[in-house]
Amino acid sequence: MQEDLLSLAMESGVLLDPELADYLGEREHPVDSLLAILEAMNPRPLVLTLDEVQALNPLPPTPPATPASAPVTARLRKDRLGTRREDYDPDVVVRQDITGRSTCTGEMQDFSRYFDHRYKVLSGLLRARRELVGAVSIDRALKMAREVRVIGIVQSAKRTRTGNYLLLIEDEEASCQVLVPAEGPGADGAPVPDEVLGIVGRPWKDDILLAEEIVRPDVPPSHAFAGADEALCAAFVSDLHVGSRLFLRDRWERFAKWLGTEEACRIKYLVVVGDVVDGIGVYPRQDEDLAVDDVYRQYEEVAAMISALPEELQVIILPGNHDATRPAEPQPALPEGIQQAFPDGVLFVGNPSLLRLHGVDVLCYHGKSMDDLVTSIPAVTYDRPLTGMVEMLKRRHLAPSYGGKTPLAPERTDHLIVDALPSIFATGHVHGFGIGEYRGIRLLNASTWQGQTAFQRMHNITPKPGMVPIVDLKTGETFAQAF
Ligand code: D5M
Ligand code: FE
Ligand code: ZN
Repeated sequence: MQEDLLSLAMESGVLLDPELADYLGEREHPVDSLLAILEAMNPRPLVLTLDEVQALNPLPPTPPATPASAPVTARLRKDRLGTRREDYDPDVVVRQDITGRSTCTGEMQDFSRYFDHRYKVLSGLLRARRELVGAVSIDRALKMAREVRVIGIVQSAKRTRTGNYLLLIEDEEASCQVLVPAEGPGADGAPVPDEVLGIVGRPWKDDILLAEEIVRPDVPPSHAFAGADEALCAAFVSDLHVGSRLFLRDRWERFAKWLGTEEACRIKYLVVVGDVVDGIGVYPRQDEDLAVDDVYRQYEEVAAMISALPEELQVIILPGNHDATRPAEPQPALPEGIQQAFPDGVLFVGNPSLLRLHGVDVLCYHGKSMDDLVTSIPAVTYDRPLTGMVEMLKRRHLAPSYGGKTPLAPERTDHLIVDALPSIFATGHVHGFGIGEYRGIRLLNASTWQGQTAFQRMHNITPKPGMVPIVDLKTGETFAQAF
């Protein structure tokens, strides 16, 4: 275990003081603890001491607990039976993806149909929750004198100065206000506009319900990792931003070279979770930050980088908010004209996509909605991206709020609902890094290959580039490799 700690430290560019290594070694999840400390420390000192860690007081919480069967370790272990990528054909099933299925015309009735679908699916999940047995319509609830349970979509959520939330929720027939006390259910994940939730509470003054509990669709506690038969692995990268002056080519090349080594021979899949290129005209005065100012040439560079990777590696590419496809989510795959620049065999899918890799369900989402979650949920921060991912899973929705920074297309059905539960949930976008677990679902945020932009400096966003999460598809073990 000490070895894992030391190599993780080294990969992250810090040296561990022996006293600190001993201290971490005694914790329940030493590697998780070190990852949490490294995430919380910016800038990082060259030598990390116990004093410095204790000054972080309180010690940052470790990522969600990992069961002993699936440790989060620092280094990809050799498979004793000698599993190698070239001995297996790729086995990919695209289970959910908007590509080629968009029906959206942007009419007013599209929006009401879209939200009806969202309400129907998510309220169905809520009705199955024990806490909401006997839920009644809002109309009926307001006329009752005892404890009531209702299910509604949040029309608006205001936080009062005392930290309480005042919601307006709506079901198929009526709406009402809900007061959510800060000290009670309000402490447990803020309600956000357009999420569908259950309220256990009682009528209070006129048309207001006083909430005693907020019930979310959430993930059942027993969700188990359904592993592949073979010890093949999937690696995740995101936010390459090729074309940007800040693209970290040296680090990418180190990674590309490593993929060809014995240590990496079990990695069969490489999933690119969006923002493949920096694009053009994505934000004001972007041209000043570009090394390549033609979007097609940016993709040609990516194609050349992908061509240099081992041939037996199955590459899968999703778009992000910088890519050349429609920005509204769900985003279809990159257009045919761009795909043609890439080697045969690269698979292009939309954002989000639910993929089955060697039998293991992997939900991939670039993660643009994190920009909205950080402003609406106090517990969600850019440097701890897994916190935002957990909030998505609790709501069973990748981008709950309409009308914020995440553009949503009102498709006939809501493709951002997390209907089928995956074994692995991957995001990018925040240029951070994280690996962990929530109720049996492996969580990972796939870092970036772009240095800090002026915009990020201004907003105090410190990227953690060149970190690659890798999941063993057989066991669910999750590794982090730094480049
Ligand atoms: O986003 C990279 C990171 O920078 C991500 O954490 C969001 C943040 N970012 C970038 N642009 C904005 C704006 N306009 N508002 C708020 N936060 C932003 P990327 O998608 O790579 O540009
Ligand atoms: Fe990005
Ligand atoms: Zn992005």
